[in-house]
Amino acid sequence: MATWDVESVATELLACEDERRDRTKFTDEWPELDVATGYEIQDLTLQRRLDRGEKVVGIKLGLTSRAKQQRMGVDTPFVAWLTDAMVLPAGDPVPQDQLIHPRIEPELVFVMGERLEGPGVTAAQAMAAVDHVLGGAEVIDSRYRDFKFAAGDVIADNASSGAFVTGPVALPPSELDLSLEAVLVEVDGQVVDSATGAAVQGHPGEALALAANDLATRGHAIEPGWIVLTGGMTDAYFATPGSSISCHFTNLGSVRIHGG
Ligand code: 0L1
Ligand code: MG
Repeated sequence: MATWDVESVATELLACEDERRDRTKFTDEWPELDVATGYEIQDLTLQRRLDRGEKVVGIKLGLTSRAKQQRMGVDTPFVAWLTDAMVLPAGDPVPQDQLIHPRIEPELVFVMGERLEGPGVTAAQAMAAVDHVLGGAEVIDSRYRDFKFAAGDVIADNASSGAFVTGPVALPPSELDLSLEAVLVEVDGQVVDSATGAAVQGHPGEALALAANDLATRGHAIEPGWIVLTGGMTDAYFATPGSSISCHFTNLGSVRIHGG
């Protein structure tokens, strides 16, 4: 049985990403890989991304909705990093040549106006730091076979990061009731799912506060200008070549992604 540690798991995860290779979850071989160790690995993979020239553009939350928690069998929300290499320009197809088994999920997205630093941040304080809200879609990709993982595995894997797209309409948070902002997800023209922002921790501002408080325990704040993906509102849908996935928001426009 392989013996893993923070360094070797970080190296293996980045190799899987580069080689488009999936693998079984590490917790099968290293049951001590818990949430805290997962974050150590995540921060080390971030350092390696920065060393190769990527820049942090924000953060993403994972498993903030019951729909996602039930689907993935993990009930811990978590935070991970977004870099400029993960930005997918609107209209571009899913970069199938860089991903293993991409899936798409709708997200409510914040762009920060002010620095937000925990601990003790409330949802109201978090929302006061937001400059504007966008609709968006995340293209998740897991380095684990069949997206099967425990909390420590997926946190180490930067919360299944792949790429993300932001939508065409930017509104100040005061102009929206984010709990009631709805999304319809269509795959090849058929509605497959729907949710409102209340699916995300009751209100996406709660997810933002959670992120600020969680990052504070790791010595980080959320910086002005950062993008925050607040977590998939619904289940995620496979983006196969030739498919078309659309996320239609009530007030925030539509994001359509071609499967490539
Ligand atoms: O693979 C996954 O579904 C874990 C990442 C969760 C992303 C999200 O909930 O937005
Ligand atoms: Mg997501």
